[in-house]
Amino acid sequence: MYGLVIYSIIATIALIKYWHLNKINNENKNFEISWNSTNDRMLMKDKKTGKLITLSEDINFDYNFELTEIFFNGIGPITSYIDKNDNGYFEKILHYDFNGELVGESRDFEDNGSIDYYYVILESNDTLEFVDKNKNGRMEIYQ
Ligand SMILES: [Ca+2]
Ligand SMILES: [Ca+2]
Ligand SMILES: [Ca+2]
Repeated sequence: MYGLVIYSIIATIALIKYWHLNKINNENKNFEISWNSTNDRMLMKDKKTGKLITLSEDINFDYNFELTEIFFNGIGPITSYIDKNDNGYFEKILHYDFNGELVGESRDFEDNGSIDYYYVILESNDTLEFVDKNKNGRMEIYQ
């Protein structure tokens, strides 16, 4: 019985997602959106090139993505936006180069929508670190 309820919830979600998809794909001139077979991953592709632009994960089916990955020309992810606790704010954003190496990270320590710290790894392999100590939305060099 319990399993049946779960099944019907998932089937309903799948139907809504399918309907939603058709609507978006008909109206959107640039992007083509699709869900995977388990309905927990949404792919957005460039309509002209067919290349992947974003991959988004919604593991608990609440339409809030815990992970969104951005791709460049089908390469990537080059950026990963992470909202593990599903509160709508990204507590962590990761940046990668085109070879998949981590080259930067942004952190929102209070998980309140404002970035408090980030670093970038330069071509020279030097790391630049920034912090918003007084929480006014402007960074200073971390030392
Ligand atoms: Ca979710
Ligand atoms: Ca969050
Ligand atoms: Ca913050």
